[in-house]
Amino acid sequence: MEIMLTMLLGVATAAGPTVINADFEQKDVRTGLPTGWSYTSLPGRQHLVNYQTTQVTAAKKQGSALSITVASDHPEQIVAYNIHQDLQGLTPGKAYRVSARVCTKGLKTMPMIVVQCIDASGRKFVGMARSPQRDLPGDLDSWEQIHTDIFVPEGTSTVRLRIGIPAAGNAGGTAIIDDVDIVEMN
Ligand SMILES: [Ca+2]
Repeated sequence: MEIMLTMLLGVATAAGPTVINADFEQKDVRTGLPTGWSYTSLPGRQHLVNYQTTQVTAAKKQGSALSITVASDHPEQIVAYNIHQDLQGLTPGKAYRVSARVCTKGLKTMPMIVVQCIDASGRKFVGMARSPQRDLPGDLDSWEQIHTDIFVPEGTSTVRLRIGIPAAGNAGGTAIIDDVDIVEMN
């Protein structure tokens, strides 16, 4: 019975919008990093950012989260470090809310969610949304949810989700991210 229920839920989930490894529990055996995500860094200067999995307690249960740490000697340079993946199961003409839970240590600005809608050429952005920019007066020791709403326009071929932090002002700081979610809005 339990197996059947799991299978049914699996089918229901696959039909809607999905984020692969949204809870960061699946890890690559070689790198130790969560699977299903890509990790940005400056070419040849990967040492300026560190992506790691970290053990956390979220929603009263133990699990893995993803941390992004900007090097303490990071030069003043405009670069946003982010994890990203292309979302499946979204329908043009519909709107979605994308959210994640975050904690911060030593950051001056709130981590951000960015959603980009890209056309079939792969070069033109036809839609974009991001969670509000916000200065942080101190560390976020407990989980806070950030979110953004994206309307997916007709002509969208790829919906790319990015979650991360700008380097500017955040040298030496860490963002911890867990429980990414996407729901269709009515
Ligand atoms: Ca998790």
